[in-house]
Amino acid sequence: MTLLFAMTGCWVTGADRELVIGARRPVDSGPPDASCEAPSERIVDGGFEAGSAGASWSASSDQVDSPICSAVSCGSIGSSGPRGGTWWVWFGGLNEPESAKAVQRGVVLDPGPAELSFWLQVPERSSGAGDTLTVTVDGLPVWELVTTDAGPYVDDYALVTVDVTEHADGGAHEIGFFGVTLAETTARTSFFIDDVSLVACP
Ligand SMILES: [Ca+2]
Repeated sequence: MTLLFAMTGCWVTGADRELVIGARRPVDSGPPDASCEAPSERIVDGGFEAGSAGASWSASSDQVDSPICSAVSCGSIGSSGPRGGTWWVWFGGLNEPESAKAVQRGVVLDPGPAELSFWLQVPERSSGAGDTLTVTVDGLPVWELVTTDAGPYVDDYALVTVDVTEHADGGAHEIGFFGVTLAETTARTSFFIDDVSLVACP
């Protein structure tokens, strides 16, 4: 079997996102909220469609060549594969313990509201709690999932949103996805990630 991981540069469409954009507030309504007039995407190749050789993501695994997968390079789990396009990120799904990551550096976040989002599926999971998916900004965890809490992501991809406004200081940041999966040959865990987006609202 193989492991698949894909990264695409697609931007999540407006229909997929929950961030409120474009709405204007009354002039006397106090400080600005999460609305903004000029939201912009800060992730390049959020859909991983540049494939495992793409330059926007730094992806690696201690078990396979790359966690950025296509069905051709890695296979699939039943009908589960990329959420969009051809490529996606696949952590786990191996008969050996794996530690893998997909990181994008140089993500500039202008001061203002900023929201990270991605689509996640956990099409198979072990019964143990030792398998984890951790999302980081500059190495600091901002979101984490253990397989025992993966119920909402089992049947299909589901959207995850994370407010990263506190990191929006005008500097360049590193957005990371890290998967750690143990070896359980009878019930492996797989984390599928696709359509990563980080919209900043300067
Ligand atoms: Ca994709």
